[in-house]
Order: sequence, then C-alpha cells, then structure tokens
Amino acid sequence: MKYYITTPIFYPNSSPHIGTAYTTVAADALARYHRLLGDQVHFLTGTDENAQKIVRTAEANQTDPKIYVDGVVERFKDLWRALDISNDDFIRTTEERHQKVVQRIFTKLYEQGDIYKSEYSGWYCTPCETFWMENKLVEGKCPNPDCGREVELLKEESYFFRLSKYQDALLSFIKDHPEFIQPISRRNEMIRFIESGLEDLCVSRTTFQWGIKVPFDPKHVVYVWLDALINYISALGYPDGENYKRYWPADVHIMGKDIVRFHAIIWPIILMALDIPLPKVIYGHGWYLAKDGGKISKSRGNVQDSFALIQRYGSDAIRYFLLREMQVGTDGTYSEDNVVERLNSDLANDFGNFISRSLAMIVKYREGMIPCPGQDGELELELKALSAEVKKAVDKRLGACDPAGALEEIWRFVARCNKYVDETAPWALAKQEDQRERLNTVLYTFAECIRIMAILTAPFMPGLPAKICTLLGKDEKLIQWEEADRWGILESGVKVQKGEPLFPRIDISKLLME
Ligand code: ME8
Repeated sequence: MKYYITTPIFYPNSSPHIGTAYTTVAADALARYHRLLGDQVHFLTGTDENAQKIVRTAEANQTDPKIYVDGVVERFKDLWRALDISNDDFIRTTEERHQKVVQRIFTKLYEQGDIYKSEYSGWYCTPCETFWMENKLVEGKCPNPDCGREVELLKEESYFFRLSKYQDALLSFIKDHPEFIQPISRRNEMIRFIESGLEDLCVSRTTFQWGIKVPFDPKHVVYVWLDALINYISALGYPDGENYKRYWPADVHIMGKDIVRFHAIIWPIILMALDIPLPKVIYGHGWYLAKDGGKISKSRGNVQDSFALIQRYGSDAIRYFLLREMQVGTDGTYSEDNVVERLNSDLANDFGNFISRSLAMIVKYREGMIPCPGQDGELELELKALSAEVKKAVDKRLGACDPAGALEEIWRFVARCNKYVDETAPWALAKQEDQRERLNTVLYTFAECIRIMAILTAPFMPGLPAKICTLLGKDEKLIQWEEADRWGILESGVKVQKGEPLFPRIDISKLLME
C-alpha cells in the first residue's frame, strides 16, 4: 500500500522551535511506522516562503527576502536532521517546480470562472497572513485568539476565489466522510464554521512584489495560502509526475489546530474546483504551551534553543517527550523539568532499566549466551497474550494518528516486563540447581521482551533499534513489525552484551548548577 503524509510547510521568518518540531516528529513517527508495515511511504515537509511577513522580517534585518529565507531554511533542515526526521522530500515555495504549478492552477481557475477580479476592501493580519471582515475584528484587532495583534486596512484591486460556490458540496463531503477531519472536536468546529457561511476569498495582493506572480496580470502576486496549500501536489509533480500518480491523494495532512481551517476549507475547495480527489484525513493536533499557559512561539519570547536541548538529552528522548506528552485533542505543556521527569521515569527507570537489568542477568548467569528456554509457565503465557493485545492497540492508535496513545500502550508492556522480573526473581532461581531450566526460560523471555520493545518503539525513537540490536548480538533485520507479537524469534546461543545504559538518569539539580 502507498502512504503519503505531509506536515505544514513552515514560515521561515524565524528559526524552528520545539513547538514547531512536534508536528514534524509526529509525522515522522507515522511515516516510520508505515515503512515498518511495508507500505510505500512518501513523507513531505518544507517551507512557506512567499509570505508578506517574510518581507517584513527581511526588511527588519536589512536584507533581501531570498537571502534571508535561504539562511533560515538551513536551520529547519539542520533541526530535522538533528531530530532524525526521515522526510523523502523538502519543498520550498520559492522553487520553480512549485511556482509553475501554482501559476498553472491560478490560470485554470480563472479561465473556468472560479477566480474573478474585483476589489478587496477590508483588514489584513500579517502575522496570521489572513484577511478579516470588519465585523469579525475584536476591538479592532485580529480575532484569532492566539494573535490579537494589529490589523491593517487594505483597499486594493484583487482576484477572488469562489469559495461560496462550493460551500454545499464541501459540507456534504464532510458529512459523508466522518474520518476526513480529525479529531472529532475539529470536525465539529469546521462544520459550524462552514454552516455560518463562506465568503469568497481574496487570492492576490498588489502592495508588494515578493511572491508568485499571477501570470496574466503580473502586478498581482498570489495570496500566500493559495500558493502554500498547492505544495502538497506541486511537490509530487502535479499533474503528470510519477509521484503524483503514485501518491495522491494524501493519506494524512497533519498540522496544528491553528491552521485546520485553511486545510479543511480552502484546500478541499481548490481540489474540488480542479476535479482532483480530496485527501483522506486532515488531522489537527493541539499546541505545546509554555508553563505560563501561552503558546510556545518566537513572538512570545519563550523559545528555547532546540539544538541545545537535543544535545543535552538526545534526539530520542526529546522525540519521546514530544510524542508522549500531548494527548489527542488537547494541548501539551512543555518545560525542561517535564522533559527530565519523563526521561527519568519512563525512559531511564522503566524502559532502560529493564533492558540493563535483564541483560546483566543473562551475562551473569549464562555468560551472556541467550539460553534455550524450557516450557512456558503462566507468567510467560500472560506476557505473550499481553504483547498481542498491545500490538493490536498500537496499530489502532497509530491508525488514528495518536502517538501518545500508542506509547501509553507500549508502556503497559514495559511495566509488565518489569513486574515479570520481580515475579520470577531470577537471582533466587540461580541459587537452586533444580531450577536451571526455569531460569533459562526466564532469561530467554527477557531477551524476547527486549526484542519486542525495540520493535514497538522503533517508529518513535529511531536511534534505539541499532543500539538494542547490538546489545542482542543481532543486526537491524531483527526489527520486523509483524514479529512484535510473535515469540521464539531469537536463537539461543547468541551472545548479548550488557552495554552502557540507554538512558542515563538525569540529576536536575546538578544540571541547573552547570
Ligand atoms: O501556519 N505547538 O506556518 P507556521 C504545536 N505556513 N505545534 C506548533 C507550535 C506549538 N507551540 N508552534 C507551531 C503556517 N506549531 C503556514 C502553513 S501549510 C500549507 C502552510 C506547528 O510556520 C503546527 O503544526 O506558522 C502549526 O500548525 C504550524 O507549526 C504553524 O507553522
């Protein structure tokens, strides 16, 4: 099966931060999971460069917009590398491959009468790159609850896109496809919004020149949202590219809740007007908030250097934190204390400790050789049943774009494995000559539990499989998703190593003194 997943394309008006990173890490976990399932995956991310705010920021930095974005785009690519993001493509909207598709689509929509020329008179919020009618403003400012900033009065000749014409078609599509907008709270929000009536959308600007020119009227540049959304097909080589034929429609567009409106309304209507199939799922997740409850964003000045964080805790730990902490349909709180707490409890204590403890026992009692197991007892049967249950639940959660839920399930298995160590007490078995076979069974089961943990966590923490496979004396072929609920895969006689702890405990008080 094919699986096409995208993140939003980010504005390179400032460097990415840990909040921005959430979406990309979540998309990466889903892409990696689908690769493990054997799907043909295409994972796209990129940057949205033709915005007015880019011009403003470049001016403030006394530089040319293109020079400015070229610099920031490198920071995005660096961060994605540091976080082990496995995207197959990275699109920049200043690239020719994108610009020519936007121009082609704009012309087609104009020629078929879905875009028409008129005059825009109203308000514009540059931080949100959004047009607002006067009656929507809140005390004369941007009505977006996360923004509330000054808006500017615009009165200019503009092209408009007939959103209103497609309102009923969109509403019936959404009602007929309950899975289209997820989670359900976002879907309800969108239905209410559309039912309140769609106005035609202003889709060109004349007061600045940075952007994609309307080919038949070059004093206009294409409105940044119309331009940006098209990236999802321009990157595939629409209309004739092989990738377009292979991967469209997208299986999931994942994004923050702030921009679901654009993806659930403008984007499907563009596609309907072009007679192109609609994406299967638009998934809007919550935000990472700082401890004071405000959204993490550059303009609020609460952004920490993501590279320093990754260096301090490691990419896997940061990825784990981001994916685990934000529950479906809600916001998550980010703070460094929370990162350390999760790292110490979930990764060092529960996960890492099971692996070190159990490998140490195989080394101590069997000189590092995975022994040949005897008959399963009740405890082993229980673990086996649990692994099947957990794998099924993880498949379900990931199918619903819920990495936090999937990790919660996996940690049920991790907790059970830790309990199994205490219940079987291998140190006591080792003292009894007649328990030799029982000890072999327990130690073998430990090794199998480690193998299963390595498979289940592979989509989330891609640095782990290689490390764990080395500890188990195997190569990465051991990581086979369909074997996460099969037992008896490891051969006895293979030599394991105790190795260094995968996640050393962090002492926060020492860290603060550094
Ligand atoms: O909106 N918590 O770009 P943008 C979680 N260019 N996610 C966050 C976040 C936070 N604190 N801060 C940012 C744009 N994000 C447009 C998109 S797509 C055709 C065009 C993530 O740079 C989240 O995914 O403002 C949010 O939707 C996105 O960054 C906004 O990125």
